[in-house]
Amino acid sequence: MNEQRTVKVSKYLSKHLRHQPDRIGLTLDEAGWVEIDDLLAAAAAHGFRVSRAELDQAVAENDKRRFAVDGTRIRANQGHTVGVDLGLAPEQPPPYLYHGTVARFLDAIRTEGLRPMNRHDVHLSADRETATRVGARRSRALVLSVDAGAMHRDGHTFYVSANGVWLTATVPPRYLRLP
Ligand code: HQG
Repeated sequence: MNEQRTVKVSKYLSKHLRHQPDRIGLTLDEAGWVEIDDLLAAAAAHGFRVSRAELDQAVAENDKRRFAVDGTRIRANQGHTVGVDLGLAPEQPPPYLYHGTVARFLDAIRTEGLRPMNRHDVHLSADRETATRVGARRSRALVLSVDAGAMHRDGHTFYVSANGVWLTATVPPRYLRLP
């Protein structure tokens, strides 16, 4: 399978495992899992034929380990907009985490802090390089530092997804260091 096809399969999986399972008649369980056979059948019935081998390769080669396979089931590791409970345990964050954004959101972030917008949680990165890549999806990246240690001491809960993305409900402005 060439890289272009792998990316296409990955985007299809993200769309239906995070955002619009009902578009192809799928139902995720409460933790976001779906039977792989059901997913492949639903995809084929809606005009996207993908083999089990292609799915396995797209999962294994995914640059961000976006998906987890558990026996006969698959789910997205994070990034959902549909309601799922990933069942992650709270974790103690490192002292600082990073968030990549862009200049046009700064004024709102300054007054409101970071909000999850369409997703379940605010996504934070353990290193600046990853945060830079997240911001650069939109335009020139701006990286904000988050005083995660102080947030944790003040009672905010943090989770880390299976692919290393730090998640928290909101980041009030006082914990942000803005450019
Ligand atoms: C911004 C990708 C205005 C926030 C990436 C961001 C990541 C505000 C945007 C993952 C705001 C939301 C998530 C406020 C936050 N006012 N704008 N108060 N608070 N924002 O895409 O973090 O490829 O939902 O800065 O790699 O950009 O999908 O979040 O710019 O890990 O696996 O609102 O998505 O991963 O955008 O990206 P998103 P994100 P995947």
